[in-house]
Amino acid sequence: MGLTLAEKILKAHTVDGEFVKGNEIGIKIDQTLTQDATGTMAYIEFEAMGIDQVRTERSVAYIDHNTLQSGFENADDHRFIASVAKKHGIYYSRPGNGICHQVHLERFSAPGKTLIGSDSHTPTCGGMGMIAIGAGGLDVAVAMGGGAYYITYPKIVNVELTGKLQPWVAAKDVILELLRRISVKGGVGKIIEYTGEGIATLSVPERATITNMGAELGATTSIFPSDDVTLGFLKAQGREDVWVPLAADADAEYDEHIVIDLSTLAPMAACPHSPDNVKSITEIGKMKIDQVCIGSCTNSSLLDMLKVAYILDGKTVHPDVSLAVSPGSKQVLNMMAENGALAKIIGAGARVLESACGPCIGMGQSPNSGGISLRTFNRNFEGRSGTKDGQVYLVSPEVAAASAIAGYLCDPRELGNMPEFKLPEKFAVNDNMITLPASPEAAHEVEILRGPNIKEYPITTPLADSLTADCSLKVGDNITTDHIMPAGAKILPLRSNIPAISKHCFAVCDEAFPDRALSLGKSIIVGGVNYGQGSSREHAALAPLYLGVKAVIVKSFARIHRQNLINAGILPLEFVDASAYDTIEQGDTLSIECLKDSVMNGEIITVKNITKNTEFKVKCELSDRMKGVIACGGLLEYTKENLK
Ligand code: MIC
Ligand code: SF4
Repeated sequence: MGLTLAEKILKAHTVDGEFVKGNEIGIKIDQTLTQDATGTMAYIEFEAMGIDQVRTERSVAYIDHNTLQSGFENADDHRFIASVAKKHGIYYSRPGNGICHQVHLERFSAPGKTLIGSDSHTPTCGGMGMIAIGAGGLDVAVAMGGGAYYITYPKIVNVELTGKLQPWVAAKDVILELLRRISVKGGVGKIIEYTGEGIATLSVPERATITNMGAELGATTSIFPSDDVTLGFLKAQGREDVWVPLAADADAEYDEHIVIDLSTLAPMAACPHSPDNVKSITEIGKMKIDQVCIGSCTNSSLLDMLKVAYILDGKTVHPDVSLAVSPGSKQVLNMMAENGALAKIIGAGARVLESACGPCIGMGQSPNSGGISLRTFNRNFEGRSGTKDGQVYLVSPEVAAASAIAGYLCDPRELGNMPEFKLPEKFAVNDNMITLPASPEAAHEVEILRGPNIKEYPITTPLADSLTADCSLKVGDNITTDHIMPAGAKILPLRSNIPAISKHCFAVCDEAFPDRALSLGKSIIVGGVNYGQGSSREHAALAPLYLGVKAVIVKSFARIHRQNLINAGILPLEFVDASAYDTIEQGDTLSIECLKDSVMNGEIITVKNITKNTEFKVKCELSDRMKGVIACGGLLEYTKENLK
């Protein structure tokens, strides 16, 4: 039996475990990326491991999230990361150079390689035929040290693309269609592999839009083959030397098969407050809008910007609408400046922002109260925009630009004929904003520059023999990491300071939680399905760790967050019978005897609800390696032990 493309790359990189479906396998990581909001912690963890130089083929530290600099904290973090990068062999992409995923795609991605990044949208580089996976900062730190990255050999889903997109229908609509069909839980434990004749009609940035939002399906990653289109993109970036042709074997067998006929798709939007709440623009109707934001790692390529410029050319943004545009990288912005696209966008009255994440992570541009905001981004979780009752719709750049002019949600097909938008034969390549590391010989002279906001990794404790603790919080289904550890302009600057950021833990759900948890000393959180979906931020595990959370009991977990809990030494427990969820109330005292033995032996665990005088069963399915991690009190301790 032949192999799928994902299997070929994974197999070639497997360094630990048997390459069998369902098994945990350790894969060698060729490249890593970090961004600044998760990067400081990742580098603090890397430093704690005591390794001098990174052991990957390429590690890059990007500054793109925390660029608002409303106080000293962001700039201190940038300086810290720059100094760590210089000392330890890491390339440093300076603030202003662009969003990590866009820049990585342009300048570092390579077909057939493995990449992990401390950001959930790392799968963007799947558009380049890479196995690119989002992970917690600690996993990235371990990979930088040459350690394997562990995943459960996932199911491989084949999404076959047939036909060709109609004018004004975009790559964004392809992934919105998939979200509509299989939901934000549909990709958990799976890799999405694209095949079919429709692929050849999609450019690399369009493929990257699709793989980027595979994160919203909960998928481990998404991947496109490496073909002539890939070669063309690499040639235009002056990097054709890294190209290799890659595709699945003709007789590859997939676990699931989905067909999307590109010709039948129409412009769509994900309605508030979930990326899978997808409707067609026609279905939603001509809704009046307040704001439009174009950019983010999903839709900020040159191709996207050329379309936007064409639509805005000679027009004026509707008087009731604020339009913000953030091009994805310095390369994109530079080329727009040179080819006149930027002048068209400015001329129409757009508010041009720097090449960074910006509004996508609530760093400015929060909509007005109850405001309707169309965004080309990937997440529309409640409150993420910075306005609690803001109504965010996720759309393509084509829908966004047409609507900004019209003042209402507009179907871009009303614009009539669409010209052919082509990527240039040569991109303006200038890596002057990427600082190279010091040579290994000069590295010892580099001083690490720490600001007062940069605090240590929280203290962890080994797994206890038994646990009796109160349920400090009970939450519902689809809790996102934006609920657990919100971001935005006020909170993001505290990412290097766990004690300070912990004061905002679960602020969206229950502002009293941090004080309550701290006063309890130790506690347990109870939740519903798909707990921890969204971001890779390990802060959603480190803040609960700091607040004394020992276990999280839920109906099901999202992949990266479950891994982050294990890495932090917090037990991820799942109800055997989901109906037990209804029997627990916040404040109940829960007790588990022989906890350590049951976890180590992989047994079903009985939890006594002392308050209600009832009991229920939970499971904790861990590989032997994960058991070792949990027993030590987390991956940092485990790695230090194993490095001895
Ligand atoms: C996001 O889109 O939520 C972020 C901000 O990029 C996060 C990372 C973070 O929280 O720093 C992600 O997606 O992993
Ligand atoms: Fe940045 Fe938004 Fe992409 Fe996250 S999703 S990396 S915040 S642009």
